[in-house]
Amino acid sequence: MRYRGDVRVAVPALIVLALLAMLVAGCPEEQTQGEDMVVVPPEDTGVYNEPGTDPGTTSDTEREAVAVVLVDGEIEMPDTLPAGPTTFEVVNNGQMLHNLEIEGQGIEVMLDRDLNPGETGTMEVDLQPGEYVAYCPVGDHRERGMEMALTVTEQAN
Ligand SMILES: [Cu+2]
Repeated sequence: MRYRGDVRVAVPALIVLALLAMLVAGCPEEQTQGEDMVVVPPEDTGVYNEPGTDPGTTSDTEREAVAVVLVDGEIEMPDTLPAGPTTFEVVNNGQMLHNLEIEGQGIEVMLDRDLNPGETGTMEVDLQPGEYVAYCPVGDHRERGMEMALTVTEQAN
């Protein structure tokens, strides 16, 4: 009688333990899947950044930047430049009002306004190969030496 009684009690207890074990085992599996999904996004972010960086770098290198320093009686800038879209970054380091005009090959451009001493301005020019002249159009500054020849050469590539 004692054995039968023990078995009848033991079977339901085993079933309950088995159900508890399945429930407990089920929870860790869900948590593990959640952790796996969290690990994926950082990898995607790393890959996503690379394509975004390349276009910006390419567009920056296509446009040449040329520094131009204007002083009283002289223009300081390279006398030879490669053809292509060019940004002239001009600074007036003189004591008088100055501007920069570039003329040649059907192109004639100058800064939107004259630069006071210490001021800076930028001017974008799509340079074609050939001979140009750069000068200051203010007053008689061109005759006083603020003029120089500029040669634009074919791009290497
Ligand atoms: Cu000038």
